[in-house]
Amino acid sequence: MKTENIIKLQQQMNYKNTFTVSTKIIAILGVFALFSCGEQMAIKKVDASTIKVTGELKAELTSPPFVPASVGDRSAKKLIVAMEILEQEGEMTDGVKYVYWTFGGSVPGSFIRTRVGDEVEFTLKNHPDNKLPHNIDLHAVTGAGGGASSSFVAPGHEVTFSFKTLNPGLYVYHCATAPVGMHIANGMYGLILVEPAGGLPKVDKEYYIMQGDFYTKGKNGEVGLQPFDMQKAIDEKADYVVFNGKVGALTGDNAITAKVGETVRLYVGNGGPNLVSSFHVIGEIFDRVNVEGGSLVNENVQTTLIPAGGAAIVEFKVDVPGTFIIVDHSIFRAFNKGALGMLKVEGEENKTLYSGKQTEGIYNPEGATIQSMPGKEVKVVTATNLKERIALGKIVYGQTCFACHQGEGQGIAGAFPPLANSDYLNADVDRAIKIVLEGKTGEMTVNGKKYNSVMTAQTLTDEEVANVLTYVYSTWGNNKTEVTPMRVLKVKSMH
Ligand code: HEC
Ligand SMILES: [Cu+2]
Repeated sequence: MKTENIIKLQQQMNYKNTFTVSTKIIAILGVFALFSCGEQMAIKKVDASTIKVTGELKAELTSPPFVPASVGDRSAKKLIVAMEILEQEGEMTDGVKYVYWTFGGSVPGSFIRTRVGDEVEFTLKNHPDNKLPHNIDLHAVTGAGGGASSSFVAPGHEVTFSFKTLNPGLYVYHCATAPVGMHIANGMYGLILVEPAGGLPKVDKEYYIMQGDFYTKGKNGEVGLQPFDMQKAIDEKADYVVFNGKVGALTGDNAITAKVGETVRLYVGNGGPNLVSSFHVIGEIFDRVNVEGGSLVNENVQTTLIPAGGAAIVEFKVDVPGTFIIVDHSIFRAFNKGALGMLKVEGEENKTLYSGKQTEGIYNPEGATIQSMPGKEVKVVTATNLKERIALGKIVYGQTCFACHQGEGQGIAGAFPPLANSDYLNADVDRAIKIVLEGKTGEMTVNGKKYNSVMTAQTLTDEEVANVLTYVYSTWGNNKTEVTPMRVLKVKSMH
C-alpha cells in the first residue's frame, strides 16, 4: 500500500473514533435534512442548469483506447458533437469476421468529453451505405429516452438535437432502435464523460476500455463471416466477451502502456448487452474507483463491478514494471472468450515492493524441510545423461507447463498451443528456449492454427529449462533434440 493511502486509512480510522459523538449531531441535522432533502437535489440540478455557456467549441472525438484532452478549467460552452454511424465488417478474432454497427467507426464508439453545464449540440449522421435506421440514447442526458426519440435517423440522413449536461460522471451511450438488444450486441455503445467544473484531477495516462458480449452463429473460433445469433443473445450464451470490440484489441502491440511512477486512469464501460463485468487488473490494486461512474469514491479496490449499461473510473499508480493483465474476473471469459487486455509498464524494478521468485524447492511434507530434489536418494539436480535429463524434465513439466499445455502436450484449442507434434517447436530449438526463458505474446501459428495469447516467462534455472525442453522434444512425436544447459546459456547471452 502506498504511504498516502496509509495516511488516508488512518484518517478514516480517526474519523471512526469521533463517529459516536458526531452521530448525535447528524441525528439532529437529519431531522432537518428529511425536510429539505428533496429540495436540495432539485437545487443541485437547478445550479448546473443555470450555468451560462460562453462561446462555442467543436468536440474532439477519439477512438478507443484513447480519450480527448481534459476540459481543464475551461468555461461551459456550446459543444458541437458530430457523430457518424457506420455499419462495417471487422475482425472479431483471427479468421472470424463480423459486421459491426458503430458510432464513429469503432467499438466502442468515439469517446465524448464534456463538462458540467455544457450545451451539447449533437448531430447524428447515418451513412448512406448503411442498411438500417439508428438513434442514440445517452445516459448523460436528462430528458425522455436520453435523446433516442429525437435522434432516430434513416440511412442517408442526419438529425440534430441538444442537451445540457447537468450531472458530472461517466456515462454510457447506446443505440436504442428496435430490436435494441441487437443494435447493442452489434457494437452500438460508447462513453460520454461529464467532468466537474475545473476538470478531474490531473493524471499521467488516461485510457478508454469498454467490455461487450457477442453472439455468433458459429461457436467461438469458427472462421468465416459470422452473423449475429438472436437465440444465443436471448439465452445470454456469449461466444465472445471482449474489450474494445474484438479479441486482442488491447494485447501485444495494442497493449496500453505506462511508466513506473505514473498515475493511470481508466474510463471503463460495459456495453453488455447482457453480461456484468468483474473488472480486474492482475497485479494491481485500484487506489480509487468512482463507483458506477458516479461521485462515490471507493479506495483500495481489487475488482470493481461494472453493470451492463454502466461504467466506472478507476485510478492507480504503477509502482513496478511488468505486463499487467486486464480481465473480466469471470475468468473463463478472459481466457476462453477474449476478455483479456494488457497494460505494459516499463521502468525500474523495486524488489522491496515485489521480489519476483526468490527461492524454489521441492516441498516434501514427509521429509524434514525443503529439499533440492524429489525422490529419496537423488541429491544432485544436474543430469548426467539423456535419460536423467528426460526424467528430470518430466517433473518440471508436471509442475509448470502442464497447467496450460495439458498433460499430453495437447494444449487447449484457441488458448494454449500444443507441444505434442508441434511444427513450431520442432522448427527452431533456440526460439523454444527463448520462449521458456522470456515468455511469449503475439500471434503464432502452430500446426496450422493461429494463437494470440500470453505465455508468462517461466522462472526456471538453465538446467531446468534444458531438462523440460528435452523432455518435451523426446515425447509426443517431437524431433528428439537434447537441449543442454550450455545451449540455454548461449541463447540467454544472445541478448
Ligand atoms: C500460463 C500458461 C502457460 C504455461 C505455464 C506455459 N506456457 Fe508455453 N505457451 C503458452 C501460450 C499461451 C503460448 C502461445 C503464446 C502466444 O500466443 O504468443 C505458449 C507457447 C509455447 C511454445 C511455442 C508454441 C508451441 O506450441 O510450440 C512453447 C515451445 C512453449 N509454450 C513451451 C512451454 C514450456 C516448456 C512450458 C513449461 C516450462 C510452458 N510453455 C509453460 C502458455 C503457457
Ligand atoms: Cu442502431
